[in-house]
Amino acid sequence: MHFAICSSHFSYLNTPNFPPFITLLFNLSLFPLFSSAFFPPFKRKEETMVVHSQSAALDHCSLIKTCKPTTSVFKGIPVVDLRDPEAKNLIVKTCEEYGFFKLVNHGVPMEFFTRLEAEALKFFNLPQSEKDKAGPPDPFGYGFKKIGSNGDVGWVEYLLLNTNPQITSLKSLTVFRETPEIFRSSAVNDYIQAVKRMTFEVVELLADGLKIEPRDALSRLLRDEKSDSCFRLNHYPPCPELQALGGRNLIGFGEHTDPQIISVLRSNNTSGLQICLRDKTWVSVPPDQTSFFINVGDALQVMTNGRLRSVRHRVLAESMRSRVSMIYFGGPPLSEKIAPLASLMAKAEESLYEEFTWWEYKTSAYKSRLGDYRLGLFEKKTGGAAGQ
Ligand SMILES: O=C(O)CCC(=O)C(=O)O
Repeated sequence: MHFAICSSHFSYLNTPNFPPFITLLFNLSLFPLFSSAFFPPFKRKEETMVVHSQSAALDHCSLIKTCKPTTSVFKGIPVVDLRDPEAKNLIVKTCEEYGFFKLVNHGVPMEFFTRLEAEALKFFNLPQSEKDKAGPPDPFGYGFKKIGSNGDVGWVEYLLLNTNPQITSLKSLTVFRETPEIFRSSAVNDYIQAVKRMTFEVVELLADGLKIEPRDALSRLLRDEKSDSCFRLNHYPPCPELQALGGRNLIGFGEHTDPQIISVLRSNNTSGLQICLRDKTWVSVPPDQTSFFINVGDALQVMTNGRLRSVRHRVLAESMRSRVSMIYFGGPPLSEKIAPLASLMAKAEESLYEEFTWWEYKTSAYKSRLGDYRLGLFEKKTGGAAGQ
């Protein structure tokens, strides 16, 4: 497959000292773990049609799944204003109902987003051979079409980064010694730091709304210096060949839930994101580059004993416009036990899940396909667990 590639090169390479971002950037490969970056499917019949080169034009998308066209736009998208005195209750309500909401008035300057988007596009517009030097993802690094190592593919290229600058991957350093400086460190750092601060506030409000005590029971996991959080930049190039699919949609990023506690997504103004409602219908989320979209992750579902539900979502490719998205996945430290929070449990309420650590969950998820219902393996057999 070959994505449309522009010829921009980095002019600011060859810096003798690695900028901090480079260290931040591929540092990651010491942990054979991942994020929602990890992967793969649920045998959803409606999505099992695979593009087998119906025409030469479609060779680019061969083996990528398609799905039936979905025309419904999510009109009632829940919106939370972070400065609204009622925000804590709204967050709880929408996370119970959808596991998803749009966040406005969040205080993160637009400039952070536009700078990072520009840096990301500089990278994604490099020749393929240059980008490949930053891959294959292990799971961190540059990935192209392949999502994870279990056979999932999508119309996407991405950079998966660890957010912990303490962890340095030799491979990453090597990669970047041989290639131009790709990002200005400040663009990534400023964005991640600002998004993290905002996320801490969101989960503390959520804790207030749920009457979780102490109120930092969730945020401390994300603030922890060993927090296993990561950051992903996705690029979905336009796919003009889509017309040849006879009205079907091409999958950019296959359906999945995010395994972490919470994910915070921002994209440019190109559509593509869809979420699955409780009645199993897929709805398109209108893009809004000024806002964040927040997803409940699997770990938060467990910590609330199924009261909040992780949201199944996916991205469809667009024929004319490229989509750029950036997602912060807030996860706990690897050794953290993931179990319902005591202050949330009613008297005699039992956990719906077996006890496990974040490491165990990731290890298990790593072996799964993107769309698998990964929590299924950890549900107690008796007790009518939350299920999907
Ligand atoms: O690119 C998007 O908008 C969402 C991607 C996503 O779900 C992911 O990277 O886990």
